[in-house]
Amino acid sequence: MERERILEAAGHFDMEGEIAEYCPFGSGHINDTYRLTYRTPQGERRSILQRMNRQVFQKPEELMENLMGVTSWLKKKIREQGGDPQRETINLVMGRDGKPYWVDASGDYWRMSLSIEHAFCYDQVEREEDFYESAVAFGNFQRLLADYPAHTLHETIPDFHNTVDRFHKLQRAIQADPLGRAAGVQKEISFALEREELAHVLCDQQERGELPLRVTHNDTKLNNVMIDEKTGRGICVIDLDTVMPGLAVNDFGDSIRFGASTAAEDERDLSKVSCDLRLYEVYVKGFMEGCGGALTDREMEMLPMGAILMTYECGIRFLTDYLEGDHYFKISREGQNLDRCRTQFCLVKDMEEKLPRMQSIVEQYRKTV
Ligand code: GN1
Ligand code: MG
Repeated sequence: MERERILEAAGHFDMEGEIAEYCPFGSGHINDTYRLTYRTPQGERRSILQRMNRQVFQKPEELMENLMGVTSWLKKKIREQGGDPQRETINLVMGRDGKPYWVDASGDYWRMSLSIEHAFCYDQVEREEDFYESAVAFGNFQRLLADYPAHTLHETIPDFHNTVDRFHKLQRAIQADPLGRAAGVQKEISFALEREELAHVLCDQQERGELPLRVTHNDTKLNNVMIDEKTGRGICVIDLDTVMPGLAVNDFGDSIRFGASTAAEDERDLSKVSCDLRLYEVYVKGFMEGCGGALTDREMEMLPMGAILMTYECGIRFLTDYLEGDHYFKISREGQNLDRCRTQFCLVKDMEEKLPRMQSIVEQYRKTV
């Protein structure tokens, strides 16, 4: 059934050759992703086919408009700087009807892009250099989009990193408690509720205009950067679904949340979970270099807070989804969203203790940019 749907969808995109093989691809929590191999007279070609999550992305046409706008902008910039636009950004494959997506009979939206060969994504940092490379790539991404006409971007998920709103959604989920799960997670609930003030820190500064709105990626996990197999360079930032106006400190923070953790996002043994300050430092250096001196003083000062807040917010999101019955983040086992929430809160606690050291690391590097 799924096989037929995949092959049918693939047939609507303008790729040459016969499909020889397909397999599930990547480790995203939202869309369904497949890698397809085509046989052509010139050899094998591969593409990435995705079924977009229609519950999460309710205006897929607007999302694709963002994606087209941002990738063509990036291609132009990359070309101007002597880079390779075929490898350094996403290249969408158009549908045979000229649209960048295809809608199947059930109303699901599909899209396709060329596969970037000889490059990898990591779910966990294996070598410090890779984390540094991801930092430069995300910093660069921000720099390349600095003068993008941000007002033309659609807000693909309203209030995506509005931590105060995420906090209220959690409160509502606790109140509704549709599955009676709240009683079993009182510890996690208290942890979240005790930190209501934290939820306000960046949102309030943004409202007061103390932090500039920029075009940001908003999902800067390590596995959203492709690392070139040969050169080891972070070549391409992927997963552009949440590119929207946002805060640079959140982009920084989400990378730390995921990449500087000593354990997987869903690790059950919390004694393995902490924020590795060495990795944090490596990322600070790379991100500042990548941004090319574009960050304001306040932004630099708030970087460590961004790390705490993105982790706290993500923990809140996992907890909310657990309480509501796991309908947002994909799970492969019972309780996985609760496990994810626990690692996030464990990291928050650890980072709260390490905050002074995190701040002094930023101080040390801001002198060099
Ligand atoms: C989701 O799709 P993926 O796995 O890259 C989520 C992010 C979360 C992340 C947690 C659109 O990202 O916001 O931080 O999971 N994306 C969306 O791992 O909600
Ligand atoms: Mg992803």
